[in-house]
Amino acid sequence: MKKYDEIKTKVVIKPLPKDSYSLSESFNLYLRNHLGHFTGFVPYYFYEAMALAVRDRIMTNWYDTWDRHNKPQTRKAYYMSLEFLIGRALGNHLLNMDIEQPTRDTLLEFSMTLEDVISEEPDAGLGNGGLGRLAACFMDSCASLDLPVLGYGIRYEYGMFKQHIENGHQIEEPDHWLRDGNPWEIPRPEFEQSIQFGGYTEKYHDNEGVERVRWIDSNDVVAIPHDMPISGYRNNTVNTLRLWKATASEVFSLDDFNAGSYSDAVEAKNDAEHISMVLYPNDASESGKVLRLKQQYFLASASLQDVIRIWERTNGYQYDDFARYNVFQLNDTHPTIAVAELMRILIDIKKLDWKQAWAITTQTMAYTNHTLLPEALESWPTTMMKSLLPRLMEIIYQINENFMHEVALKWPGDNDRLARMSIIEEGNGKRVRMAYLAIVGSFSINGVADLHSKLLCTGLFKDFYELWPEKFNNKTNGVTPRRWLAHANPLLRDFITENIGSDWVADLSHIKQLQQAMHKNEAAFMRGWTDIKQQNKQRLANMVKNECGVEFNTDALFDVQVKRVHEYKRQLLNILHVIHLYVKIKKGDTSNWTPRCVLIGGKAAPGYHMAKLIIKLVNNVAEIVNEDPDVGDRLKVAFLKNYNVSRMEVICPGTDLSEQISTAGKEASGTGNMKFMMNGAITIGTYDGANIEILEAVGEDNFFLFGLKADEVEGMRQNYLPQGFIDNDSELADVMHLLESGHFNLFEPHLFDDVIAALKSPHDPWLTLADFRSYVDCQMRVVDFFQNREAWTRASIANTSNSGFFSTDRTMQQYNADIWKL
Ligand code: 26Q
Repeated sequence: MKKYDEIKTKVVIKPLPKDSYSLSESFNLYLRNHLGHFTGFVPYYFYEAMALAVRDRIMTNWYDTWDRHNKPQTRKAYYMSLEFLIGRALGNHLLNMDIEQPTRDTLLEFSMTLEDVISEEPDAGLGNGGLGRLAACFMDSCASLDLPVLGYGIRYEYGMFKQHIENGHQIEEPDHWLRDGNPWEIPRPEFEQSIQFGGYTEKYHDNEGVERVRWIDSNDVVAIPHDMPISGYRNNTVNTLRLWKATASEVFSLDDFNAGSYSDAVEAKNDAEHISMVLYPNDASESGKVLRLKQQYFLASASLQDVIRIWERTNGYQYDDFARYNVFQLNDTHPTIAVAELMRILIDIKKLDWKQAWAITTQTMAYTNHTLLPEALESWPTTMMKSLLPRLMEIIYQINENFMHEVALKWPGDNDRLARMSIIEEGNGKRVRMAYLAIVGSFSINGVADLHSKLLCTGLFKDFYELWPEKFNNKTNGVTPRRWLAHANPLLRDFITENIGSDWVADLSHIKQLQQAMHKNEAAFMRGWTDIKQQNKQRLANMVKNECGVEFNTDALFDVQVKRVHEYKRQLLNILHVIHLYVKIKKGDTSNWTPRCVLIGGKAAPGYHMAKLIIKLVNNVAEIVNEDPDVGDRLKVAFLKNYNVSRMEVICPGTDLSEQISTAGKEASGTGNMKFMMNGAITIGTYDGANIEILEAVGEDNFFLFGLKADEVEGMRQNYLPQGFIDNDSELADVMHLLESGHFNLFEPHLFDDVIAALKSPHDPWLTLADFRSYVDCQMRVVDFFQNREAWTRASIANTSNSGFFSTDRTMQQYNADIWKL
């Protein structure tokens, strides 16, 4: 059989035209001939047919990009991540390929709007939150910058759970996003890879008499790549996101079948497929489950074998310049087992010696850290690692032995330091510290915002920074302006483009020009800006009404906190402020009142008791406040269920006030803060993560800063007395009193005892009550400012026009300049 590119065919495949006639023709063909729907009216099929028609217009560019990026002597980067929180793809491709209008025209023939069809697409929710969404924004920017970057991830059958609310409690429901198929993915079973688990290792001598190790008697699982196209913004580049699906090596093992154990064979298939079945929904603490380790190794091994397959196809079987042309970016420690796996492949399979293999590994691996919470640092029991991945455990021991030697040379006799830095944590039950393996195996270690990167060097990774200061660097996060401004906020997109042209979409540094543009005709500009904000607030209010049944009046201040629910993010502080406002209203202290609509949304990890209780508290407070006739329109509170990428696309354009109120020193960066800023919301925030850089970009007149700084937080821990704050602040005392009185849980006695105890504990790690006064005072400055609509609008414009730095295009250019060098 011939390869496709060897075939001489009469047929010439030309790129398909993008006009409305051609698009409509493709769409109709798909609807009728492919899907077989010429009667009936099922909106999902319209989405599917449109997605396929659009995909046809991506394919030529996809092939061309692949060829171009796979030429010999093209240096490539691989973004390895257990999560890619992509959301919907159709609208994004339409924007990138500039075929939104033809698509609208086509759908008009069926009396359908584009918005109807777009909303039929299920979110690809293959991530928890910030880290996963960041990976998706990075992919978008790499394609838009034409950087040869391939994403590697897992094709989870079930993504992030769907969140329902029953009686105020979070209920998780599986997210079977692939139920109706996925028109964007192309399975490529021809590039399957085999992944070993279990078994044992033995030494042997090869033909040349060299002692080697082989890993035998393992249970193998097959990894099948499914490719998703990542289109660049109007540049004909289409990059690839390659997601691995797990299957059994033989669907029906003949031995088992003949022995009559048909069910054993099916069981093996089931076990294998479990690996890519579901995304772990923890976002800030390790799960410790074997299946999670299997997922991590599955991704690392399949991806590395794939890179090596492609390498050998273009470069033959030499590895001398492998490190010149390949670089792996590890998205947190999750794929870090790749460090040991690359060593295994190079030594055991490719027969390189340790020294060569280690040189290649440490020149190709780069690690990004996303957290400062010690409880979130991954470590695996050596017993688990040994039984699941026996060869990798041996390699990790060897890496550690060599590393300990290096440390001992630099600091002779410093045994404490050796123990602190060891990749193997000693104690009852030894464990592998994955972050240390990542640091030792990488040439670059970066944090995700200035403060975070500094704190890594002075705190969590201090010893390593003293050893290798040159490895450490910062790469402040960003978000893609295509999805988060041009797509999510079409009204503002068109307004901006009318004023400064459209260059900003591909290069957000141009957004700065808004300031000058405004001065040309200030009155009209400001009117245009407020009109758009009002319309976006109405769109958000409609969503809130539909989803929560709560009426938001668009004249009120829209005050929004959406993110994963975690104690360090302090949704509790937000709720305390809401209760404070409620107390004020009940006391009649409402002169000069500014109406406020508070929206809170986010998922709690299913096993995180306190986070789930916080959700329940938000819902209970919302119910009391919204139903109290004394409150009326002065205050509305809603908990928006199932916060996800698509919902954020409606939320951030309709927000006035962006809540970024984590305990200082705890939020590595935050990226929601950037989406809000880009869409002209003003931030109320602590001096934490990327908030600091947002504050520097907009200036303190356009940012509401409050709370303790990171060093002050650490200073206060020693003698933190929350009761003191209550005793010295009658407004805080009123809030605590109302909460403790059971006013929000009249028929659910003691329900919130744990929340109250946490707030009042001298060991509260998040020091919530310490920031209460500063937060409430700051919120008063917010409403004063909001009453002066002109001043508010100026600040809103200042936020958008100073958001240029927070594009992932900039972030990717920095990764490329400092780390990847593509
Ligand atoms: C670990 C072990 C087992 C199971 C799950 C996990 C796990 C999964 C996801 C641990 C952490 C995460 C996600 C972390 C995350 O999203 N961190 C956020 O990353 C953003 C992008 O850099 C930052 O902006 C946020 O500040 C940071 O919290």
